[in-house]
Amino acid sequence: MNRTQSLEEWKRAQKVLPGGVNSPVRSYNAVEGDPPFIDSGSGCLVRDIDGNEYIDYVMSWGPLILGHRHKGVIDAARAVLERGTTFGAPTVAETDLGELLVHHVPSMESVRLVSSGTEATMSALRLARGFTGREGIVKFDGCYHGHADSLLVEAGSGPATLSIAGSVGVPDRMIEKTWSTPFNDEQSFVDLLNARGDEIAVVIAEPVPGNMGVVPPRPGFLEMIRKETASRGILLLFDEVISGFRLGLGGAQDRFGITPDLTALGKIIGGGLPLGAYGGRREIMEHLAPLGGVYQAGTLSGNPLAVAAGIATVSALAADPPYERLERLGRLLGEGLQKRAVDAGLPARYQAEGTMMSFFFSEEEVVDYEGAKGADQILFSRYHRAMLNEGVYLPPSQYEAYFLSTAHDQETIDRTLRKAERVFGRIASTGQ
Ligand code: KE4
Repeated sequence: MNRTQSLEEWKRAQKVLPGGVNSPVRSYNAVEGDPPFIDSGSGCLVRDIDGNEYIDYVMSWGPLILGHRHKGVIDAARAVLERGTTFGAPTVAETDLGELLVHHVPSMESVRLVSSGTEATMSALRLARGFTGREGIVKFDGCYHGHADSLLVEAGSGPATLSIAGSVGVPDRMIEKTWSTPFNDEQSFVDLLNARGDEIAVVIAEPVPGNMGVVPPRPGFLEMIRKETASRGILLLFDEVISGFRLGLGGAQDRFGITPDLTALGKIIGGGLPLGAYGGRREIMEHLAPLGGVYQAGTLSGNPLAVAAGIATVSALAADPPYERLERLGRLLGEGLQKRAVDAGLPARYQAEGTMMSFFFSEEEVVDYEGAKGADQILFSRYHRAMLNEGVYLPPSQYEAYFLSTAHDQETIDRTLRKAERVFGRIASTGQ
């Protein structure tokens, strides 16, 4: 593939943007080669500035469950544009979206809209600390909740991709009350709560981690977390920025029948525009300013454009839930990739929970962050670059999930698998 223009733009970008990007995982630092500059998207396809077309399994890291340039989403945003872009004042549509989220998400009686997943989790943590009067936070190794200071401990996604546990610039005092424990390890979790329970305000979890690759919760693990937190007056915060409206209209909490005290959302609810949200029991949410003493604000919170795109997306999902079809396509892709890789003699497995899936070069099941780090990163890097050159756009990190959309179909999956078969054959025979 000719990517001359992308290479030129990559040089120019690195002169003015740190690492050439506005989010580290896009820099391809964990895989071979440099990133293509994307110019447009349509359905399940993206096109780079050199005119190369790719089947997209990143889908902007999850928001585009309806595909690129979905007509309903674009028309909804365009209609707002005819009246303006932002007013910094209450708008009817914000209430409409709030009612939609409260209707679909079991834990939400009240919800606050913000502009990113990071803002959602960061604000929900502050609210949990304000409500409980405690400071401690428990998270799980390999889970990523955005880049708020106190959450950058043993984080997945970008930090994992960069092989750093947290971040320089975070004062120790900001993370001295953040404890991280292995996911799917009941004993470690209970031991931690026994040791620190009365200091802990909140346990934050991706109910289905997607930031160390997809690592499904072991049967009973989430139920145990809910029971142990409830019995100790510790709030449970489900970070459903990925799983919200991805695992179903009620997200993971509906799929597993577990109601957290607070939920953070992002990605899909903005339909591709900047939007996040956090919500939960009314008695907790009423501690938020202007009602209570927990402060949080945002110039563009509930932005009319993003809210319109979000309402169009959530409404389309509610009108015709695509989850069974997406789950079937994901299984076809995952099982197909795994079979072809193993037939070529490569250690590989796909892991999925509902429509969330990822693909590891590992013989063993990956049940936690240590397992994800043990997968073959060199093989992953070669696979990623070879698939890109075959016209398949995959997440450039072992620690990310593949995202399908309603624009992906059986033919797309079959085309992807034919390409993968060639790639696995080449890697197995030449190592390249
Ligand atoms: P944002 O601030 O990026 O909107 O959301 C942060 C966040 C919170 N919680 C979960 C479970 C998340 O996955 C994320 C962000 N996800 C990453 C990819 N796994 C975004 C991609 C990026 O960082 O560029």
